[in-house]
Amino acid sequence: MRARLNAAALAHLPAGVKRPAYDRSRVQTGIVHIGPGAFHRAHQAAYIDQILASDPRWGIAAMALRSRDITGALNAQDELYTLQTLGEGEETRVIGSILSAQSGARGAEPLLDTLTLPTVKLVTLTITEKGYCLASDGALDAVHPDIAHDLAHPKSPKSAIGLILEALTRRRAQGLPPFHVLSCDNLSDNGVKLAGAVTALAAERDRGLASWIAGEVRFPRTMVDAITPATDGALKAHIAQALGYTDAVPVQREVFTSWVIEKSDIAPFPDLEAAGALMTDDVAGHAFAKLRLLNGCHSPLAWLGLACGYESVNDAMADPWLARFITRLAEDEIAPSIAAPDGMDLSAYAATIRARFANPAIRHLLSQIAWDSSQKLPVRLLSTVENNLSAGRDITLLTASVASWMRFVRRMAASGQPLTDPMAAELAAIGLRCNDDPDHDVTLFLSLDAIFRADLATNARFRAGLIEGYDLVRRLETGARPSCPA
Ligand code: CS2
Repeated sequence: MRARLNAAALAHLPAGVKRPAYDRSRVQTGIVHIGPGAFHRAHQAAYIDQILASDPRWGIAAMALRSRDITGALNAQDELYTLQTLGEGEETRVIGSILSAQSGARGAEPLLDTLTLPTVKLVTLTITEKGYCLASDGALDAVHPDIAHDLAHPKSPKSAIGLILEALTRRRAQGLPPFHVLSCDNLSDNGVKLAGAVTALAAERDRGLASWIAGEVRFPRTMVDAITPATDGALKAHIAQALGYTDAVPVQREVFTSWVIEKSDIAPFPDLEAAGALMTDDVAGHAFAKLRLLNGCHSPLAWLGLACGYESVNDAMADPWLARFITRLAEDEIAPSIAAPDGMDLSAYAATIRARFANPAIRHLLSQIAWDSSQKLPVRLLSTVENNLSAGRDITLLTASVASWMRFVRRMAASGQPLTDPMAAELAAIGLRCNDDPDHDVTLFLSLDAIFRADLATNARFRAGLIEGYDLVRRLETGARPSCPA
């Protein structure tokens, strides 16, 4: 039985395994990260790991709002873990930038103690779309159960929004400067939406607090990008073999990675450009293009690939029908809705995304991408549908994509498989009421006003496209390959 990875193991790792190039005992906590899942550990924490040798102010205190799984596993490894990059130029690297890992499972006080440390200057988040507790219009959902709780119990918050607000409230009361906040999630205008949510909750408590936050706290927008398959047994076995130690929470991602951050007056701020990040005034353009061209194709590929019986992204991309659908969706219906940032060649960018999807070194499960689809659908596809409807552009493949999600829900319900989705119960109920008649089933799904705003749900072109698409996907499920509607 191999020993567990920990600080003492660093000196004994095989020469080919990279390790922290700095003395961790000299690093101070400068960043609190909320949501230490695989994407954070594969992306932001890896960028920070590259700058700590030159600037030890930016160590990370990781915190999970409720789960103990990841934080407990990190605690047992002195918060060390392994990042395996996959593909040309791959490497095995032990990451040391996370200095502590706390769970809020027993309450928020320990988290708030960390968030009010004077050395903490930044809070970053990867809490997935659902973690922002937003309504379909992008504003804070005041009736969300966690928000309702935090309004009633502001000193013991359950949501990330409430935790950030209570921490800022305490820092203000203690005369400490605020921290600044970076959303690192796939939301368009993520920083703007996060700022709106925090200040909206603050205004319910104290308008002076809301004004202070609006004036003193920065919420730069960011774009994050790195395809990060979930950790599986094969990775754990590979890492154990490579290190000679077991790592309970290794992560894997493609070699490609990108972090685009909106320039601001935040000082001090980590020199992330030294680690390859891009600081720009036009992060919104980059984020918008990525959300629509990468994520806006990823989700349809997942739902259509699963309909065709595939398990992984690269297998689905090897299917000529699916590859053509995704190519035409990007080129003909999504790219025309995007103003290219910084002179970006959108067609070339879309082609690199498809090459990344096809990467044979990455086994990215379609079922993982299908998680939380009810939260992804509006930001990844419905906003593009609305833009194209307003502009009189084609929505054939966009509506077929949305219909493929409906068929995914129907199949999961009919086969009794649980959905990983905040709306799982509602969706399962609708899936069971479906009878596979396109008109009947589309009507059921369009009744979900948490997903489809009224003006879209009643749009005749949108509805007609959904009905056609629903029938198309049903034929794909039988193994047929009807002519691609593009
Ligand atoms: C994926 C994203 O799981 C998903 O929803 O579409 O995690 C995607 O891999 C990343 O945004 C790529 O940067």
